[in-house]
Amino acid sequence: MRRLVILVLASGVVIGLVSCGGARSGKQARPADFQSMVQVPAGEFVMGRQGGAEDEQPERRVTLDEFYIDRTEVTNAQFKAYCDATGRLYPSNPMWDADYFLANPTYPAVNLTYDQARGYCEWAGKRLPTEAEWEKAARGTDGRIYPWGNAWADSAANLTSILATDSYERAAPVGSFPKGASPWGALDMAGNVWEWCADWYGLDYYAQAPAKNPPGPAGPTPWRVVRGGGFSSPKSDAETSNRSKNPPEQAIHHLGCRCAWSPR
Ligand SMILES: [Ca+2]
Ligand SMILES: [Ca+2]
Repeated sequence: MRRLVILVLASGVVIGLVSCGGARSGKQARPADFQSMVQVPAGEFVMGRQGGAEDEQPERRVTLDEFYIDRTEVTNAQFKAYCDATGRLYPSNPMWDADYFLANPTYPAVNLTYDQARGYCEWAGKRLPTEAEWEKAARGTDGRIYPWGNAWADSAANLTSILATDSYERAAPVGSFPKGASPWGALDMAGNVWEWCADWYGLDYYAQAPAKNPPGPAGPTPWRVVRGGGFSSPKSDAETSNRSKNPPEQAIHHLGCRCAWSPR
């Protein structure tokens, strides 16, 4: 992606325009909203969970290159900018609010198919995270159960109202639960809306996956990976190792996305 960047001094004086992007080797051009991303340093982390669901096993050590991930889920305002710039249709409103998309700019964009989520990220100079990147962004390196630690904490995530530990029956503005931040500062990795990952879903993929930068199964399979649970989820969906899946063409009112980016 090639674009013009305005150079501005600390004094606020514009000193010029440069064209950047386009090069695909070496250092990559930073996305325009780089400041809204958090860094996940290169190295090993614990992925999966011994004693967890069948598809979370075996627990293993996985090494990833450095990457950045959006601090929050993609908002309605961000997704609207993409639609307006490209002529794409706005996503459907969820059944509970006919004005959801336009009247709630700080809420997460929902009812996105996989291609819509990927299209947004690519337009923004980014990409969907791999499943491994998503899990490392959510749990850090120590294999913790929730983004904030191993013990359940009230008011740390927007999950089902049956839990009565948060004040939202449905979606909340992104970043409403700072107590639930992951070790890198990513918010709502547990709850609010489920998030598309780049990978095809494979139930037994962990048993065969490479230990470095696993890209997901070659596919196609009937599903893409979704992660993190949503506002109608129980606690178990919000565990950092929990895996789920969705047909790529199916848009759901509790499924959105966030984007990742690699510096090289
Ligand atoms: Ca809730
Ligand atoms: Ca989420």
